[in-house]
Amino acid sequence: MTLTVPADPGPFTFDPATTALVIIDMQRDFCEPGGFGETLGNDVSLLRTVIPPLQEVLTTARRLGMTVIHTREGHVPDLSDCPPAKLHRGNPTLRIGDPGPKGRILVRGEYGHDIVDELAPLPGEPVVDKPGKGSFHGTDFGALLADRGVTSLIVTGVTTEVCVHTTVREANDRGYECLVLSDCVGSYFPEFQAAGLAMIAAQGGIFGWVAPSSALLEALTREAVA
Ligand code: TIU
Repeated sequence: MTLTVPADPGPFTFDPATTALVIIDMQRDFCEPGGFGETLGNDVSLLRTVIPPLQEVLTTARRLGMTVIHTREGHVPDLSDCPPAKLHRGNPTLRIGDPGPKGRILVRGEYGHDIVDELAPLPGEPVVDKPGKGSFHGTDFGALLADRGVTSLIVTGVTTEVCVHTTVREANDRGYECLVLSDCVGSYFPEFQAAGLAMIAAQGGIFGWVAPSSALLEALTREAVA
């Protein structure tokens, strides 16, 4: 069955049976004080606006039995999967692997590395641990999608211009059709949020489609009622 969502630059059509809701890096490390995002000098409160609309999308996707996949950016405790170029980049208050108030910064298994309570994965929902910004690099994300016959992605999470963009670009090059939900992706920089979304839909949808979550929910709700 094909559903249609009014989107930029034009209607996004998809079959919920072959579509995954992808929730990128909604981790305490990015969304709460004392984590990686704050060590980089960011106001993490800006990302929390994403949580309520994303909760609604997640609830609806689960109710309809859609594939839901979560990702987390982070590194193994000995940091062997963290390139020196990433580890030594910039001038953060704490570096990746340093002890912080929510555990070691961006290290797997630490409290800060995990997903915020409001969007906690359910048992059975895959959680992809990724060392980079993109979800395909160094992970089994592509295999998970292929195993489930997924061809379209509804992309949400943080941050718009970093991990969301990198994932959408990776996915687009691999042939996936991506709908990015404008109110379910967040940035520390309002100007990057606007430009990041515009870049996806520009040039006839060079990387994908953009729509507010209300447009997706309307299409899915019509589906649930039908
Ligand atoms: N710094 C920033 O905007 N983002 C990241 O480092 N990672 C993700 O976007 N997940």
